[in-house]
Amino acid sequence: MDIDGNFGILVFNTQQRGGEMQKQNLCLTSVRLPAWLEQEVALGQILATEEERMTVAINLAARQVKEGSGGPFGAVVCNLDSGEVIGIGVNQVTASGWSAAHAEFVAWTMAQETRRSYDLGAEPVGLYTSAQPCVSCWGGLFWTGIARLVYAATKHDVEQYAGFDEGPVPADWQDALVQRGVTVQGSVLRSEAILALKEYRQLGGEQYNASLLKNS
Ligand code: AZG
Ligand code: ZN
Repeated sequence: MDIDGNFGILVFNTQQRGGEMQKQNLCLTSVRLPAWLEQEVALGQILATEEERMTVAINLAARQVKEGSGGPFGAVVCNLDSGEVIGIGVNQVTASGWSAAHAEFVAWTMAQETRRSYDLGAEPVGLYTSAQPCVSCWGGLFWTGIARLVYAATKHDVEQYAGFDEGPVPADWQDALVQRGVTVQGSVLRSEAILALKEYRQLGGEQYNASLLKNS
């Protein structure tokens, strides 16, 4: 089949290289994070303590609410020894049109790009997130090589205070991670994270649950 003839997108998707027009392969649209993000945290920054890392994750969530730039969730991925920030995430589901663009997913995908590897297990890496991972982020976490998870608000908090559906996370979700060598600590600075969740709802923030969930 002559794809050039049939798919206009491939014909337009060209770029100039060495004086010749070259066809590019199809690619996914990347997520463009909000401009204010760099006022909160930078890649390469050192966050020495777990409290500092969680404070940044929660500040990202609170800033999201203030700026109206997405769901009330923030996350950072750090090297556990040095405290170097290697990934930063805020929820970008509505802005990007990508249902997986949760803060955690964005943060570890950035870390994987930073380290040019799907496997972050080559170094000790931790995920600090303003809220317990939803069912998709919990599931995705197993394939990242992340060795430690620290979260603030619980699934119950997210559902009760911000009105999201976090999915069918099993009761033994933490054990499943621990069995695979991931350490887990929850409810770190929980009340601070809850403030952002409550404010999101007060301001009428969108609950972008999938339409299937809305109908059930
Ligand atoms: C979410 N839960 C978490 N933890 N993070 C996000 O980005 C979310 N979006 N919807 N539920
Ligand atoms: Zn998620």
